[in-house]
Amino acid sequence: MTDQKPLTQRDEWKALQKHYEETRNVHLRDYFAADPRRGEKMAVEACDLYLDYSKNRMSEATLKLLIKLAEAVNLRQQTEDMFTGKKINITEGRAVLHTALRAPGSERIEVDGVNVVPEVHRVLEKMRTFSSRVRSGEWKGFTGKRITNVINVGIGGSDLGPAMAYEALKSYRHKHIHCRFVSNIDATDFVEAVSDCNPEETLFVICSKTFTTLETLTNAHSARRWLLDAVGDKAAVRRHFVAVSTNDREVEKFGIDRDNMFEFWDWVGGRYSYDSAIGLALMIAVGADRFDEMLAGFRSMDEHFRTAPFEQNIPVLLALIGIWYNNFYGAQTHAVLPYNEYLALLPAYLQQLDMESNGKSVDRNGNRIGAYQTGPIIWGQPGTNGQHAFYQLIHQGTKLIPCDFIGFAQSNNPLGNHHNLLMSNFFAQTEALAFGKTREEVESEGVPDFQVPHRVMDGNHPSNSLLAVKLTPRLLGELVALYEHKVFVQGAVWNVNSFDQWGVELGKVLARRIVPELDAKETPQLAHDSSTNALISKYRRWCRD
Ligand code: G6Q
Repeated sequence: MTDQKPLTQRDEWKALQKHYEETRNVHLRDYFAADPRRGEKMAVEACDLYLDYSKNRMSEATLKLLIKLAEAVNLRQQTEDMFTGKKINITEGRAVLHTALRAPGSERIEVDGVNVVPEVHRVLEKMRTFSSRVRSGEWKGFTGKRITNVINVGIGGSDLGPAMAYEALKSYRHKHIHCRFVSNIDATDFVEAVSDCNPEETLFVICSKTFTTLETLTNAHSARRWLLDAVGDKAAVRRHFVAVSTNDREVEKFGIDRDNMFEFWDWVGGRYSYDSAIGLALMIAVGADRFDEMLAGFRSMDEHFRTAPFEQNIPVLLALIGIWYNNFYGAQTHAVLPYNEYLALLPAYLQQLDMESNGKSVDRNGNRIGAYQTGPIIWGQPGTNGQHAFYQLIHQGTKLIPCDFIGFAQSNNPLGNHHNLLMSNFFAQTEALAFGKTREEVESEGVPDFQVPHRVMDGNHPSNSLLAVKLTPRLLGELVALYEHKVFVQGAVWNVNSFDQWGVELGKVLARRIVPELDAKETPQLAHDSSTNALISKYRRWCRD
């Protein structure tokens, strides 16, 4: 329970509402014309990131009002509560301590009177030892062959994080070890992933916090069968399977050695977990040193978030700007547009992080939220591909879509003039979105009259620009921690529990109910609604054809 006053009844909220009415029609052109130094002033550099938030429909006065709102909900205290292990995941009675996963060994963070930091470091050490044995070839498959394929089997939080991070840091990977990620219960995912793998050279990392998730367990059993079909000896399982879980009993039941299990804890949410042992496949791929660099990046953003004044605090700024559009402008979605191919999976990763955390309509007191919006729809894909697909709607559609542009000064793969061309697109897009093209400008280009209205760009489309020197493990850690904390701040203001996911849990139960109806030899008595009954009957007929 929290004693937060209803958000929309707060003076700080009302002040923002009034300010919105007064400023909603100010164009970004006017903001920039009024202050020639706006682009430098509305920018922050911290950790290794430069955030330019000047191309947003707001002034310094707007920011002041937003910060007042953050202060009114006691953001600083809420942050401390998270960092110090208070049980802020109230519906599950759990602490929320992903920040402890990267805490230095000297720190003391207690859950129920027990310091969790030594445990974190013990598991990290175990991961380091194991991953270096796999990388060096000392850890061999059952028939004595080196491991060349590592297949992460997991779903949701046990898949999206490691998959995104592996993709992001691919240029640092061990050149003879390939990682793949199997998540979907659709057999195609597993079959395609192993299609060119030799079972004798393949290691499965089964990632499941609960070790009861239908998709993961089904894929894990298929993987075991696939291995045993090839090598024919159950003793092979312990050389080809390791597990990452909180559930040692189920892991043992599956046949994985306790020694080959890497623990994590119920105070780490799935979607906040890839810097725990859930990142084991990543550590095998990039090595323990790179993984440590990544953790240092997380840590540096944690420190920044915890200590920097709100007006210079990157996660707080991004969160408050998001609230400005979500709650006052009525923007429904938020696009994430990385100008880096290695970050191809970042939008999907952030989609889960944000939408599963803040996709809530009941507040922390158990009251239905009717008066304001909570989490936005997160989407996106890397530039420049998106430019040739959906940017049209951002430029000229009827919807307001705030965007985060993410780019780097140096390429991980310098080649000719590619990088300057890539980044010129980044800069040009943020400029065009903000300032558009006026009727006069279009007319002066001598275009036919009938085309003029179609070629006018209103502009005034907001964006944040995040710029860094290069995509490194450290930078990735900073970036992910930045978004973790952004989501936290928004949840804190909206007074929702960002750390449960009852909708996801429901999905896990519902599917299990229908399985016997699909498996049954005799036509089952169906008692769903008429649509579901008809779909199941049609499926049963067609799958037997
Ligand atoms: C994440 C969610 C969810 C979870 C998956 C997998 O925060 O809880 O995405 O990670 O459902 O769960 P297991 O790790 O327990 O298999």
